[in-house]
Amino acid sequence: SSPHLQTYNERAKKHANKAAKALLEIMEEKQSNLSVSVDVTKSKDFFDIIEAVGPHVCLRKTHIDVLEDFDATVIDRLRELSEKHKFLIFEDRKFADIGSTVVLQYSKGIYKIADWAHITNAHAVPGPSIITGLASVGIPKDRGLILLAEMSSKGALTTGSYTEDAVRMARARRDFVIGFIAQHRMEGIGASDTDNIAGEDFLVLAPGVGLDATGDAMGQQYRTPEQVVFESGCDVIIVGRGIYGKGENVDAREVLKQAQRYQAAGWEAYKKRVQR
Ligand code: 6AU
Repeated sequence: SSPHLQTYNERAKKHANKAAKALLEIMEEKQSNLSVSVDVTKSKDFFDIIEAVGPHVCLRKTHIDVLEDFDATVIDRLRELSEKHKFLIFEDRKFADIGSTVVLQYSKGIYKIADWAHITNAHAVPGPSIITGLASVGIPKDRGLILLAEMSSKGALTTGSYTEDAVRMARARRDFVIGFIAQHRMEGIGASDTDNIAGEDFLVLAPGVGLDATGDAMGQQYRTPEQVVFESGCDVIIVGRGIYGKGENVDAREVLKQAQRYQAAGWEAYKKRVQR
């Protein structure tokens, strides 16, 4: 049956990529398909949020370059919390350059993303060479890559043949590309009769999830966990401002309350999906 009708545990057993396998196992164990997106600029707020949501998320997503007081201790602490609370780390870097450049951006510079992020993401726009470049760094470290197949913002160009081509690129590198940022399931999309798509299982991580708002003032569009997980078959809900609001002077109790609310909504939608 289609992967989205199988349990996360059943799918974990079939995934060869270690990051994908670990994520699916954590989701089942913690009963959480919630990824919190911690897009804040001060490390105090950053860690206050992570401490509060840690037990309730399977994955924690960063834009590490928006932290104003970043230093190497941030990574050490992030790693400790990832082990303590059992969540994976996703750096939302959205690589978009030629192979040789993304090798440097992924492994060098201040952030050395490949050293600590189990999962990162990339745009398909440069073509397959971006995967070749990132895989040369990521595969030896058991990392996983997510391609952006569909964006959540109004007027996004990631539609139609672009999305199909992104899926074809992923299909050619299933050892490293574990899934997509998208709003729907992607198995079989753009496949020809000769493509072997049996057993294809791409994780679908859906951003643009909110229970209280339908969008923001800058083109973000929100759908509910029920729409994203139950109706569209996505696997992970990515929630940022829905959990921590403005992200300044964070109120840990309120953050915890919202994280539990999104965790429950996401898990309920998943249970409903695999039971039918
Ligand atoms: O819940 P929000 O709107 O506060 O945050 C959504 C997060 C942001 C975006 O950079 C990211 O999700 N995102 C992505 C990702 C994850 O790649 C793609 C996309 O199409 N839309 C989107 O919002 O950190």
